[in-house]
Amino acid sequence: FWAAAARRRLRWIRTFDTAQDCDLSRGKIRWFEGGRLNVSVNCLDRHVDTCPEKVALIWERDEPGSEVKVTYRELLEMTCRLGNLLRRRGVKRGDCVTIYMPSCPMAVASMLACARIGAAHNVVFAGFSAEALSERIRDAQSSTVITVNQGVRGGKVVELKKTVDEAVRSCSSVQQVFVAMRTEKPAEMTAVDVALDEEMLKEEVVCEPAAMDSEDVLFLLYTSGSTGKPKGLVHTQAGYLLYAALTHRYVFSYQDGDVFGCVADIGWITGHSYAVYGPLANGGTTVLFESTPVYPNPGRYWETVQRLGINQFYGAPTAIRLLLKYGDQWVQKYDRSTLKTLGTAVGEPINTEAWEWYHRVVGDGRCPVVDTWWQTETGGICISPRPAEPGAEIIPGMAMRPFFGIQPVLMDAEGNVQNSTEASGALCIAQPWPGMARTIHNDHQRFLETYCHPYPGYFFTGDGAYRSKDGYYQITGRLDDVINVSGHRIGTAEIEDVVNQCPVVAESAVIGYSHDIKGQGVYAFVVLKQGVDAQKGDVSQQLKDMVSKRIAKYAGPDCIQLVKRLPKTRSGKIMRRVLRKIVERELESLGDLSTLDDPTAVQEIIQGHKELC
Ligand code: 6R9
Repeated sequence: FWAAAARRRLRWIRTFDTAQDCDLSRGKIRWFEGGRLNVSVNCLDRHVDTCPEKVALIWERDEPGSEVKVTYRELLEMTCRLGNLLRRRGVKRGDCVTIYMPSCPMAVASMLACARIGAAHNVVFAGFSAEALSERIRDAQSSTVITVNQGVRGGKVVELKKTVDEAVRSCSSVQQVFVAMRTEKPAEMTAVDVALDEEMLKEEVVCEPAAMDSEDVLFLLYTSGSTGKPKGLVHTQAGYLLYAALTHRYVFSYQDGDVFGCVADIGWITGHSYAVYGPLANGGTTVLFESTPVYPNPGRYWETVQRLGINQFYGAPTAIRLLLKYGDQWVQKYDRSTLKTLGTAVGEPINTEAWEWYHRVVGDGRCPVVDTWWQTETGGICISPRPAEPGAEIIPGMAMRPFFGIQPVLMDAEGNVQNSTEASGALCIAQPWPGMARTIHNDHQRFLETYCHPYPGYFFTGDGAYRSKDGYYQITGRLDDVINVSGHRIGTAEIEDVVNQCPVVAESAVIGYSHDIKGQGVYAFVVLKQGVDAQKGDVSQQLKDMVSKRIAKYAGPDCIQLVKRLPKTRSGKIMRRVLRKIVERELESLGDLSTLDDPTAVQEIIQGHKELC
């Protein structure tokens, strides 16, 4: 199946010898070996051959009504100029270029220019702090960074170049920073900075594509795990592209001529697969959304749908929940008759109320809603309805059915595959698929330990799931300490790490809790050092600022509860399970507390929580 799809849907420089050579238990995943191709040729040149003037990108800028359209011919030219510039400036095949930019055509051209010359890209979400950025640049060992002078989001200017300046101070690997102009304001240029727009104009519009092996690295993308530093997941060329293209076409019923509107930022996997690679591989027209759902008002998405004639809209549950609260009138003001399919996922489950509203109000009850389950690790959608298929049923709040070639299994606590149709358990995938991540950059051992060893022979997703008697899947949430705040994935350990570095903090425990709009909010239990007066200075504000500065704004705790001590086992492990129950007000199911070192700690925390909330 995959060999036939790869032959039909990709343009090869040299055709592959074997479809796959995989052994999940050893974390060996290889697809289409012997094959050579160039991803940028697949996303650009082959469409330029047939329809050069077709619009590839619609850049929906922050300022409503100022969209910019870029044709396939223009995007190929930009990509080639940029590819030539990178090459001339010493970027070589196998290097990794860090991209710190908002969603815009120059960012897409940067990704594709890397692909053109055989460099890997590492896009870092432009909401990350200087410290988070520098950690990712260092881990990826990038010598080149591409950024913009300033970003613009929700009517506000964001000083992205300044953040890069701060970040690269602690990155000895960085030799050059290309700066594109998003606003008029000239950036203060340092010795390593290069004016991107100007330099690009000096380059040729033809750039020889590198012939890449199927399993060469296409990109790294950092994501959070339950412990340790964020990990740079590695995706490769052919398998990733094929999987993104096929899922884009079949899950959303994308047809030639449709305008595809994925509003996720390119800094996340959703932006990579469904704003860039999937739609471009299919020769589609894709929207790059730079703004927010509420700027200049809560009608922004639907005004954009009307103005651009969007046919498939793919958004996050957190935004849908937020817009639902503003009322139907913001939706009904605009003509949404072009919409055919509505998608959700982007990191979290959608509750039934939001699903129904999306379906009934946004889609006027006529557009199927696809709740898509997947991860940075999976490269593309793995479980989702495919409404175009005859008899396909959709149940609100369920991710429904596996995609072609995906074999989900549910494991019980002992690690046995659950054979009955109706079951719950840890969600694993039994067979490799072309879009899956191949390893963690510089840490294959961690890849094995996280994904391959928990259930030998299976890929472990970290999520729990329920399978109904009809065989449909529903995702029940993470089984580890990863949480999802407004669709942004973060490990609670990363937040604890920052909180614990505050001079007045002795220790802390951070958990996620249900939040009406964000899906999950961040709740921090903090023990101050002895003798510190909590009243002196605002510890809570200080901690929030620290987390925003060190990680990103969205990771800042929504609630901080100062406690005398944390509930721990006798061996000193913090019992986060108990803390979660307290915050979710499930006091009757606190579970077995007999292993606790000091059970009175729990009573104090319950009391403190009542007073706080
Ligand atoms: C694509 C993306 C992945 C985590 C994943 C899971 C959660 C994703 C979901 C869902 C319920 C869905 N998740 N899709 N939960 N229903 N349809 O967002 O990747 O940022 O890596 O997050 O998001 O917990 O493990 P990523």
